[in-house]
Amino acid sequence: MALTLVTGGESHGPELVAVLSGLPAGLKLDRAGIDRELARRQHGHGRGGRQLIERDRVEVRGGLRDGVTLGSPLVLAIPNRDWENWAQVMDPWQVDEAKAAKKRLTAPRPGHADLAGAWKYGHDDLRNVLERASARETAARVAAGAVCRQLLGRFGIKIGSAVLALGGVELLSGAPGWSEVARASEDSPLRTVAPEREAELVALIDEARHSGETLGGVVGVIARGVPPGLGSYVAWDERLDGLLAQGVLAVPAVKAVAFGAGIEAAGWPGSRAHDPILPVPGGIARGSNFAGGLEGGVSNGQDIVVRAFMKPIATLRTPLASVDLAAGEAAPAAYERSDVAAVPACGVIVEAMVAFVLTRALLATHGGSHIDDTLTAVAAFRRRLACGGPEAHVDPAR
Ligand code: EPS
Repeated sequence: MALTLVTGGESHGPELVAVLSGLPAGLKLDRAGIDRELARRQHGHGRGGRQLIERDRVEVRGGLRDGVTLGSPLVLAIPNRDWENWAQVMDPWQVDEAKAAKKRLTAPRPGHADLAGAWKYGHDDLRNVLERASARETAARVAAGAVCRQLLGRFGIKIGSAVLALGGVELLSGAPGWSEVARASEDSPLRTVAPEREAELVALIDEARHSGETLGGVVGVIARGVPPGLGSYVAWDERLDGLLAQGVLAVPAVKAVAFGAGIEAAGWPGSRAHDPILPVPGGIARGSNFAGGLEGGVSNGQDIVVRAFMKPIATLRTPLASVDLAAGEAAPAAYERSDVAAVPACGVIVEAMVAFVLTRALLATHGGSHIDDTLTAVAAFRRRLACGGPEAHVDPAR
C-alpha cells in the first residue's frame, strides 16, 4: 500500500495530528530525533509570539509499541499549549458565543487563504479558514517527516537545508552544494550558508519588525545518498521531480521551486546545461550536477538539490488594504500576531516534505511489510546496477 500522510487539527485547537499509513513494521524510532526536528521548525530570528508559547513535543496515539513501528497507521500528536487560552473560542462542541464573537475575523489578509477559503467553504467568520490555513499545521508535517527521515537514515540517506537568501539579500547565487548547505549552523540565528553575514540579516529583520513588514527568501534543501531509480519516466504522475515539486509547493508561502540549476539552465546552451557521464574504475561518475539528481523524472544517485522560494508572510502588522466582508466596506486586513520572517523554518518544512516524498518513492519501488524486506530489496538493487552505479557526489558548478 502506498505511504500516505494526513494531518488534522486547528492552530488553536487542542492538538495537531499526523497519520502516516503504509510504513513498514520493525522500524525503530527515536523520539528525541522527532522532537529535535520540531524544535528546528520553531527556531529562527524573526519568529512571532506563538513560538514563545509552544514547546512542540511529539506524542504517539497508535502504530508504535516499545519504540518500534507495528505496520499499522502511525498516529502522531502535537498538543497545542495555546489551546488553554482558546478553549472557549475553539471548543469542538460548543463555543462561548461572546468570546467567539470577539475573535471573529471579517477582513481577509491579501496573500493568505482567508478570502478564497471563505468563498469556497461558505465561512462568514474567517477564523474558520485561518485556523487550518495557519502555518502551525506544518508542525504535524515536520513530525511525520522526521519519522520518514529516520527510515531514510537506515538506507544511508540524509537531508539538510540552509537559507540561501532573505529579504532580497542573496548569500549564494544558483543552486547550493552539500558543503554549502553543511555550513549552516543549527545554533545560528538564521541557519544560512553564510553564518558570518547573519548579523546583517538579523538587523534587516529587526528593521522590518519595526516598520510592520515581513520578509521572504530562498532555501536550499539537499538529499544525499538517494539510490538511483526512484520515480519513473514511464508515467507522468510517477516522475519524481513532479512529486517533489508538489510536496515543496504545498509548504505555505512557497511560490516557486527549482531542481539543480533549473532556473539558470533555462538560459544556457545545451552543451553547458547537462552533466557529463564519465567512466571511472568500477563505476560511473558525473562531471557536474546541474540536473539536481533527477533525470527523466528518476533519481540518478547524485544529490537531489531543491530550491524553494518563499514569499513574505501575508500577515502584516501594518495591515494591507482589504474589505470587511460583513460590512462590504474598505477595512485594514486582520492582524493578531505573526512572524516577520520564517525562512529557516521553511527550510525545515521543505526537508520534511522531501523526506516524505522520497520515503513514499522508496517504498513504492522497494516495498516490503517489514523494514528488513526493504533493506534487502535496496541492497539487491544496488548489487545489480550496471557499472556499479554512481561513484561520487558532485556539487553543482555555478
Ligand atoms: C505558526 C503559528 C501561527 C503563526 C504563524 C506560524 O500561530 P498564531 O496564529 O497563534 O500566532 O504564528 O502563522 C502565520 C503567520 C500564518 O500566516 O500562517 C507556526 O507555528 O509556524
